[in-house]
Amino acid sequence: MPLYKQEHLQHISQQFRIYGQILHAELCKIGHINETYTATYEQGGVTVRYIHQKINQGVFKKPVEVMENVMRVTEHLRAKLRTNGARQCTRRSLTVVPTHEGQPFYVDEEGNYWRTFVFVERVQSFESVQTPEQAFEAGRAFGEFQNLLADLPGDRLHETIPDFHNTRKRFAALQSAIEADAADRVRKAKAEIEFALAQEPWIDTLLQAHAEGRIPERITHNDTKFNNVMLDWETGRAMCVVDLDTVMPGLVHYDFGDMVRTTTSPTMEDEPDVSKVRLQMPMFEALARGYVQATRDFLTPEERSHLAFAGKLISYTIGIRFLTDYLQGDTYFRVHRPDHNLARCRTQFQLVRSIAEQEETMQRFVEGL
Ligand code: GN1
Ligand code: MG
Repeated sequence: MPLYKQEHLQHISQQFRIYGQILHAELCKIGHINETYTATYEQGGVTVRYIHQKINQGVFKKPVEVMENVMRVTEHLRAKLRTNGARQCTRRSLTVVPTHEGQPFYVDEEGNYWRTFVFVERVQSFESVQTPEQAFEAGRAFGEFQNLLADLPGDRLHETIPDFHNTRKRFAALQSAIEADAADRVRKAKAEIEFALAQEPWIDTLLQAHAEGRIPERITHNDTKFNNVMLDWETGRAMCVVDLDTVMPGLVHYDFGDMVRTTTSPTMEDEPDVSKVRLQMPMFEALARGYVQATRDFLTPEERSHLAFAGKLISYTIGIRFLTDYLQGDTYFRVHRPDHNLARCRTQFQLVRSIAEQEETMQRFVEGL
C-alpha cells in the first residue's frame, strides 16, 4: 500500500469509535468492487482488527441508502441471534462500528464514503469449493440469512442497484454494448456473443413467474458468492455471510443461483482452462440440501421447482455482465490481466452448458428433498 494511503487511512480510522491505535493496514484483494482494508490496532495490550471499506460510488450511487439497508439488516440479525440464544454474535453477523457522531459512515474530504466493521476472527473464505460439506454450509448459511430476514419489520428495503438480476435488462445492455463496440472488441468475442444471444428464449422464465404472481419477492442477499461465506477455521462451519451492499428485495433464486454458480465447479471464476469448468453433482446436492433445510419454514413448492434452473440463469446473467463490461472496455469489474472479463465470461458460459446437460438430474434431486 503506498504511503499516502496509509496516512489517509490513519485519518479515516480516527473517525470511528475504535479504542487504541492503528498499527498497520493491508489492502484486501478479494472482491471486484469496493476498496477494503484489514487494519490492526493495539487495544489495552492486545491486537484487534477492523475492516475499513471505501464504497464504490460508481457502482453504488446512493451510499446512504446502502448503509440504511446494512444497518437495518445487521441490527435485525443481531437481535434475532440473541433471541435464539446464539453465542458469539459478533462472529455470526457483521457489526458496523459507528463514527464518533454515531453515523454508520464517514465522508472524507473527497466525498468518499467509508464504513468500518468488526473483523471476524478465526474464519476463512475460499475462492472455490473444496468439499461437499463446504457446499452444504454455504447453502445453509445463505438460507438461514434469508430465513432470519423474512420478518424484517418496516418499509421495503432500498434497491441499492435497481434491476440488479434482471436478465432481460442485462440482455438489452449487452445488445447495446455490441452495437456501440466502444472498445473495438466485438470481433474478439464473437463466439461468446453468439452463445449469449442464442440463450434468449429462456431468459424471462423467472421474471414471468414473478409477474404472474407465482413466485414472491423476498429479502435476498444478491451476491452469494462462495467467498462471501466465512467458515470457522476449526469446525469448517459457516459462521457468517458478508458483503451486504446488495441485500434488497429479490427472488430467492438470485441467491440460490449465484451459490450454484460459485459453489459447484472445482475452478475459480476466471479459470483460463474452461475444460475444467463443470457442475459437480455431489456439490450441487450438498448445497441444495443445506439451502432447502434452512428455508423449510417459508420456501414454497413453486419456488423450489425453479432452484435447478436458477443456477443456469444466474451463471448466464453474470456471464453476460462480464461480457458487456469487456465490450465496454472494463469499466465496472476490477480486472487484473488483459481480457480478464472475457475469461470470466467464458467460465460462466461453460458452466451454463454443464448445468444445461445435468438440469433434469438436478431438478429430480431438488424435487425429492
Ligand atoms: C461483484 O466484487 P464482488 O465479489 O463483491 C458483483 C457481483 C458479481 C461478482 C462476480 C455489486 O461482486 O454481482 O456476481 O462481482 N457485485 C456488484 O464475481 O456488481
Ligand atoms: Mg459484492
